[in-house]
Amino acid sequence: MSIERADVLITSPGRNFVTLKITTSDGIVGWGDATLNGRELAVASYLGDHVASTLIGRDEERIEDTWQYLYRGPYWRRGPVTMAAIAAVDMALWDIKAKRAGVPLYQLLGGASRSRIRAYAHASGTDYSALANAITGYKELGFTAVRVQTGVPGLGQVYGVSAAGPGVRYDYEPAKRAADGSAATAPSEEMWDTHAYLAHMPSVFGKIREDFGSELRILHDGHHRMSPIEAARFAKDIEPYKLFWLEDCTPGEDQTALRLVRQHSTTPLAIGEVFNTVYDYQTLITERLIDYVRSAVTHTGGITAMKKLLDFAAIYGIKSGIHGPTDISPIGMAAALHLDLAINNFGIQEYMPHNAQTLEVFRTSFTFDDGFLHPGEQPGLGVELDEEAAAAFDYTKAYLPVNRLTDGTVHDW
Ligand code: GCO
Ligand code: MG
Repeated sequence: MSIERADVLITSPGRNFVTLKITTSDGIVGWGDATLNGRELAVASYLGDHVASTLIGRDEERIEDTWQYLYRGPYWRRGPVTMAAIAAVDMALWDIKAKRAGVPLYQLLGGASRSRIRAYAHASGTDYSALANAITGYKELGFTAVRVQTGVPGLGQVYGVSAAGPGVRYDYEPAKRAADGSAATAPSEEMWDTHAYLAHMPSVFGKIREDFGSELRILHDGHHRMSPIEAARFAKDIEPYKLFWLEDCTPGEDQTALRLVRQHSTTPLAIGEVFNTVYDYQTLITERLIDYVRSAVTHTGGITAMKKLLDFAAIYGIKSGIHGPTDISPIGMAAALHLDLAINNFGIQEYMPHNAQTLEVFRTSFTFDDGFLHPGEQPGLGVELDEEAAAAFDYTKAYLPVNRLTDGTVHDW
């Protein structure tokens, strides 16, 4: 058998997704997620204009060989566009292999290492009472872990805080279309003040511990906004509140910045949603500067590469915390869940459910029950894209925001 077709599909059921469909000569279809939020068409072109024709006629069973062919072959390597394209091919080939074997993908990854996957939700609020209300809502849904993001006095829209008001929100999406819903022509801009944030945030964790006790796993995302010394002091200041993790406290490209944070604090650290390969983690893992690997399967070269990365992390006692926002399509999410179930060093899974429109297009079989996820028992990844439903949602350009300090300086978003 061989690969007969490789088609790139772009659909926008509420938000933009790029999907690769690989069809074999005997009619098996495999799906891969290639979505790169705000830069979708670059990956679609990489796949459609440069990769698709090279796949035709290849033996679809040779996943490792195809991965190396796409990674080493073009000479230019790494980066989010390349690695999202490779990830999509890799996921689709694993989907096909598992469908041919008639088993859910996790069986080919070594079988289940656990019966369920602990998930964390995104709780946010413009002020503490809205945040507490959201946490309560997620606890009622069974969540034992929540990521908390809150407004900062004096600032407007702050990263991670749903503009839609208090309560359980499944619709937070920072990539914006134009105000009337048409294609955006430029990113919106947000304002940021690290000084105000650092002064405010520790008291929020204090209140959460007072109101919700020590049981709740509290996570927080710094979204790359602190300098190394700011992050070190912050991680130290919040030690009494015993966070499950502090995510992306410093800019992602500077691995050694985390040495400083580590020297000063025992707050567990997670990083990696903007990383693309194991090499972005080499120092972090071998020097044990992090506790959780945050890569998305979609942005890190797929299942083949993630399995190796997580096995490497395991040797150093580092666990998984796979990226799972709604800019990962349900296909990428399913890939994460099969890995989560199979590996020994699972930590936690981010879960931000997709909206009803997205789920009309992507038919999923993974389940959420009382705070825990499971990939389901359908052969393959367990997600099928309904092409007819997908065709109803045209691509509409949206941009992630740009961030500026209060004096106008462009800052990390
Ligand atoms: C997370 C992330 C996301 C990113 C988003 C950008 O921890 O889930 O920080 O919310 O901001 O993936 O497209
Ligand atoms: Mg994050």
